Amino acid sequence: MVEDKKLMPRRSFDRRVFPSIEYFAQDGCCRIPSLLDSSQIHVVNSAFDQYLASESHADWSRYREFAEQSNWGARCFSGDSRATTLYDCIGVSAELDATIEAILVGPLGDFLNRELGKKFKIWFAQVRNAAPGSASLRMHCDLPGEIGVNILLADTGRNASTTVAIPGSQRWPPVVNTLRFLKPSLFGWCCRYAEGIAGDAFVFKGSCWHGRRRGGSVATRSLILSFTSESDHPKERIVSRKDTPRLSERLKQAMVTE
Ligand SMILES: O=C(O)CCC(=O)C(=O)O
Ligand SMILES: [Fe+2]
Repeated sequence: MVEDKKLMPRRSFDRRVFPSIEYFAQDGCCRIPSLLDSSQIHVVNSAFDQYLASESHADWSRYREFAEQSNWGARCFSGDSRATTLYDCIGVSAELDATIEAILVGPLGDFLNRELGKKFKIWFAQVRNAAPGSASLRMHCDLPGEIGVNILLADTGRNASTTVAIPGSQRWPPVVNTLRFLKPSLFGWCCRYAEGIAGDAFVFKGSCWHGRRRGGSVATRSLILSFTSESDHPKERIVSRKDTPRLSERLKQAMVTE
């Protein structure tokens, strides 16, 4: 079959990304199906399982201290019925790093180049496991220029604990501090859900109101990455070349901020 070139997206964009990113500007969120394949999903799950089995976990009460510190370094938080989350997962295993690098040079990378510029930065990289019944995360906004990506590591339905976002809410006033009554369950009727099969991704603007549903009857797992442009990267979290000696040049370029 001869395809009409005029109808084809720009060459650098993977066809899987279209037409979802067309809606991103309008809705502030979109899906990208099949971003990871099954072997890549296995790599991320194994790296997380190995970390959980071999390293200690911190209580969520220590999270603020971690978020305010300037050094990049793996740390897992659990307890308090919240999702078990491994922050700063880049550097935990060479295979996991290679998978994240593949994401940066694949269709999502093309998308981020377009949205944030070629020197886009990784702001957070986390793997999270939400156990059945785990607590919800209230609706909130992230940094104004941030783009969050939830990559499903297990098949996820809309009744499970998953990210939700209100399309168009990036044009509303930001939710500066998370308000107690802004439960995701109240907004279910107007939300988009990060749902799909393992490997699918859900992309959302930091300015789009979003949260995470309470856990259902099955656990959910995601790799959650967030990105900013070089100029929007908050300077309080400095990553230097010496903090990332084992990383590839491509990952260093996305991480190093000085
Ligand atoms: O865990 C999620 O689904 C969303 C996480 C999130 O929005 C955040 O950490 O700011
Ligand atoms: Fe968020």
